[in-house]
Amino acid sequence: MTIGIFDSGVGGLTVFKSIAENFPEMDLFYLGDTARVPYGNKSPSTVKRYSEECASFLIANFNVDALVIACNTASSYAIDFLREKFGIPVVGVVAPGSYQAVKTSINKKIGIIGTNGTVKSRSYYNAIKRINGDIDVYQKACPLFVPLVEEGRIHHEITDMVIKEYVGILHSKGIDTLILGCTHYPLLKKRIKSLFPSLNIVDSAEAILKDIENLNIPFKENGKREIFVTDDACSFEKFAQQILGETKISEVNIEK
Ligand code: DGN
Repeated sequence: MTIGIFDSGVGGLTVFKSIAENFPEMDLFYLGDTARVPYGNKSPSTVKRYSEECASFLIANFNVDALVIACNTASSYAIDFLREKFGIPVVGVVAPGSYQAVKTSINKKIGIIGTNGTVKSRSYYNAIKRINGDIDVYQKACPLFVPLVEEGRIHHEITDMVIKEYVGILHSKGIDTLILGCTHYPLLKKRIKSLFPSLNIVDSAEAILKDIENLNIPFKENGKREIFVTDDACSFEKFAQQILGETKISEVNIEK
């Protein structure tokens, strides 16, 4: 039994890592759409089309039993569409992250950071309000975080300044809980925590694990792991190493 995981690029390897560590026996196939990254500023219809092509690749080549959308932007726009289209279980990051935040917030003021696309979609906002309409929800798009992480500027004063600017806006609203609503932000978690130590930080890459367990897919021993990208595997190997250590990535063409 196998799980296909996809993301707009290699940031979703934070989700892959969390699943691989917690379900060592699962067969995992990962696809990062590096030819068309970022999804964060694309329109909903484009994100749906790209997501469909990623899902088709994983289903056609590995006959996956379930899909995990590691990308927050694609989870925001394409999850219902993919469930309907392919008829297999599809797990995204938005619902698990939202539940975790509602469960752990004490003062019922929650902040969300994500790409422009995720924030515009209001996916986390709506998911939280559906769970508990009394919660105050504040969002902030943080488009500078993805390039800073991809440029390896995690421990850098520029990144600290940007964190203070973005997260400071939400912090001043009195939030006690912050959802990291983008694949790249778990890499900034320690920096955010050190600048805003009182915040309860919800990492969607971890919150998703319960939903995967609930799929009740029988495991094999020694699960296979394969990672594919749609462009320039060599340059992405370096970034992937920040997340997974030594990593082999193969290149594929998925466009119809
Ligand atoms: N994977 C995207 C997300 O989680 O929203 C971030 C990278 C991007 O496409 N901008």
